[in-house]
Amino acid sequence: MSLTLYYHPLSSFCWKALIALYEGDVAFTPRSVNLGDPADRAAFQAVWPLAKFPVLVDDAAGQMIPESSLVVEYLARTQAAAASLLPADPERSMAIRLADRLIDSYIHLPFQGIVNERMRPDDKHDPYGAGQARAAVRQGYDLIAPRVAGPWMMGEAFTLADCAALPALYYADYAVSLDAWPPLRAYLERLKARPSVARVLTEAEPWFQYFPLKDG
Ligand SMILES: N[C@@H](CCC(=O)N[C@@H](CS)C(=O)NCC(=O)O)C(=O)O
Repeated sequence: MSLTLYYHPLSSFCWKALIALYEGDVAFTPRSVNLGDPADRAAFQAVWPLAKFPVLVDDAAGQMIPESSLVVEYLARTQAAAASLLPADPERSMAIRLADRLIDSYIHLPFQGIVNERMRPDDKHDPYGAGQARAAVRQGYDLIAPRVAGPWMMGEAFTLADCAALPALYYADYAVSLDAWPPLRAYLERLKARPSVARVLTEAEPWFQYFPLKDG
């Protein structure tokens, strides 16, 4: 099999890539990486020195693609069944990429900041920084909520923007509840019912005990 995905089932950014792979029913070899194991980390670093997943390797094409958005873009370009995730039309493509960037930058990354703060040693906590990150997530919700154009982020078609939205909203909801943003809550519920997403969530379930915010 030509495609290999370096990933971890609990990793939020990996979910973006997995949803795209499952949407297109793309055949690939899942290569789960244990970053806590020095040998496995070193093996992954040999592929991508930053050791951040997801990373897609296409052996047949001699390509190594890091960054979740680019993984989805590569799939949309090379796999006919995934093409609708990022159509070739330049204006449509730019609108979808913009949504993807806004979700990652203003919800997903501030949420990661909250998790990172929680994982600091007891004497290294930064309540001020954590408060700022929560405020940033709230601002991100305000930004994204009015942009949900239909059943999916861009309207009737399920795209890269939805692959990005699910992990961001699913995880950020643990840190900053979506209850005050009913359209986003409803959108998240629609996403969760999508078969590709349901599969990702089921596969992550055994690992969820390791998610630091699972108890609030
Ligand atoms: N911008 C990257 C972010 C990737 C990322 O932060 N991945 C996390 C998991 S969700 C990771 O690899 N964390 C391990 C680490 O930072 O050591 C993308 O979109 O793929």
